[in-house]
Amino acid sequence: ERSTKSFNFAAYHDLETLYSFMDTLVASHPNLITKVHIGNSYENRPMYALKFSTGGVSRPAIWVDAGIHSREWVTQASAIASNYGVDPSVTSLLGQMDIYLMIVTNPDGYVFTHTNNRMWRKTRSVNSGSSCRGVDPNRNWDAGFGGPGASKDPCSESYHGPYANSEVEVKNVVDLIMGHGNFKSFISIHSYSQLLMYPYGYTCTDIPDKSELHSVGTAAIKELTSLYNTIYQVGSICKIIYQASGGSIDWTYNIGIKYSFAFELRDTGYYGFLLPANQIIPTAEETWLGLKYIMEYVCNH
Ligand code: ING
Ligand code: ZN
Repeated sequence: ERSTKSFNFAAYHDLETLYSFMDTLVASHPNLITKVHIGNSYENRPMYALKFSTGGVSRPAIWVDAGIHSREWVTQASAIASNYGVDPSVTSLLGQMDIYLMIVTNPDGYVFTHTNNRMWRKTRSVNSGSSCRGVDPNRNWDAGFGGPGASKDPCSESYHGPYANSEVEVKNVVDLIMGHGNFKSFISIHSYSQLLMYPYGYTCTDIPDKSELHSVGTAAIKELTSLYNTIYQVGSICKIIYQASGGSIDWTYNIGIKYSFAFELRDTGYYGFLLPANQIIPTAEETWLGLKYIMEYVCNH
């Protein structure tokens, strides 16, 4: 049934189901949402971003991605649930800006978590000279590439890959961002740990915009926490979680996208990646409040 009302947001779904719901969304909001095919994955699956736009030509834009690490299922689920009812409160924002939402940034990994290994994190690319597959797609961006907090071992969960942008999933996003040229904010959604982070991950040196991003992050988390009292911490990746090189938001910050953030959604480790499905909707609702705060701030600055 091609209705946005009949989709079960309170469940985890396979890739095919998420992709078909994206088509339902586009069909039911033809003047607002388009599906942008940014390229294909290593295993040749299409990668789609939903573009929310009320018109204009290359308006300033905000990027949000989920599921770059395939096992972080609450991120894809929250991203799809953020479309529930298509929140009227973003209407004014969409008068000035476009939003790009990529729900499944690592489709090959996502399929693999359903068919073979629920805990798969990386891409599924073949590593020459190794029987281990996959690259950590959040160690593969061109920012401190190959530095501390990434592994040169193809069997590691944090393998950085042979060179920056070696993973086609990363390259496709890089090309979209560069080709567009007018992104003001880039937000990447991970789980778990309940954190809102800003650059850098590759170094613990402060960014020039630290005080602004820290205060935006703190205010965003205040909104998030107000709903269900879920406690978050705010800080730089390096200081608040661990040193990690080659991450997406370090690259976007370095190319001039000031409002670069990464979320780590619920929980703090009790269920970890296996967050029960009955927490999807509350997680999506609270996350949306934090996201919306950042989006409105970006729109006004
Ligand atoms: N955490 C992130 C990771 O890639 C992160 C933390 C975010 C690092 C942004 C660098 C940049 O390790 C999870 N859970 O994947
Ligand atoms: Zn992650």
